[in-house]
Amino acid sequence: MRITVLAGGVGAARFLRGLLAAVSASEVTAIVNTGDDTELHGLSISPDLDTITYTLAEAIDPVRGWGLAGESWHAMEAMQRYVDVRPSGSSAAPTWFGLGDRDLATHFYRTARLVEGATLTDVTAEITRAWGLGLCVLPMTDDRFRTVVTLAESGQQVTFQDYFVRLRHAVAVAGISFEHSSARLTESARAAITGADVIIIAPSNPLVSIAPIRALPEVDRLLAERRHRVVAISPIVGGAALKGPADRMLHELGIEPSVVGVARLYAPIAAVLVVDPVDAHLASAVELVGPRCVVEPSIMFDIDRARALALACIAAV
Ligand code: FO1
Repeated sequence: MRITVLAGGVGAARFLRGLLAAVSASEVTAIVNTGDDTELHGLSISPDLDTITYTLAEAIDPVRGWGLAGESWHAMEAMQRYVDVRPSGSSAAPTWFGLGDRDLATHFYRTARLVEGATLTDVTAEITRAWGLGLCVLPMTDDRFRTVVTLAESGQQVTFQDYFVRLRHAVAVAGISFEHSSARLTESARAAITGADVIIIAPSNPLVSIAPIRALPEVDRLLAERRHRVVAISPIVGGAALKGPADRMLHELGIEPSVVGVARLYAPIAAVLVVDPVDAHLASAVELVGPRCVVEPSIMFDIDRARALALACIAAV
């Protein structure tokens, strides 16, 4: 069986861990959001790709949900020395974004390979191989693509990491847009969509993790053509996000922060929406909007729960 998962960061990584406990890694391809990617210190940073890699390699920091477990921070601490001498307007020494000492090795490697002319797809395959992973992890695009957040109070447009990390996503959002004038879905990601027996939309933020993938030319059409094979998992449970600001973002952008709101977003591309038993009473409202509703515990407390959720997704189509 060929299973393709559209993925963001933490929620997708936990789901993929369960999926890999249920099926062989050679059957699984993840197409990963790169709208969160950024450059700091001249380094190419791909948070969702790394969160998935480190989680599946059992190396992630389990408390933070990003970066490596048992990390040290000497480089970041040493950088503090330069903050005081940095001219105003300079973006050097951005200490607000934590890159641990061992995590820096991944960033040095990715950056050096991209500078050599490798594609992000190539480099990601090399990094996942180095971490001993058997599944195929694909960035959604090899081209530059950036999620941009418009802040409600100032109307200012900031990068996703500025919003998420520097401003701690504690500010209201007025809009989300994507800078991607000529970005295209990679050929391998396209083949993973057109050739999959099951396509699963991970419980990731629909607006800033899944929407960037859908914003690439052709993706929504390819998914709509295969809608009968697409299962989405709601990242909203009981009206709240499993992790991160998805519930607030939906509300701020005028979308109902519930499984029904999620169903509306995914109705054109998904035949099934998986919701947690907490939301079972909304099953008929979900089905009125479009997707068939499957009720299955979707808070992934442990690997067994994640595995059961993965099996339910496969059974649903
Ligand atoms: N998230 C934070 O909240 N603070 C950080 O300093 C931070 C650093 C970081 C470094 C590498 C990486 O791969 C991820 C990192 N994240 C950090 C997480 C990440 O930026 C967000 O969780 C995702 O972009 C949202 O999916």
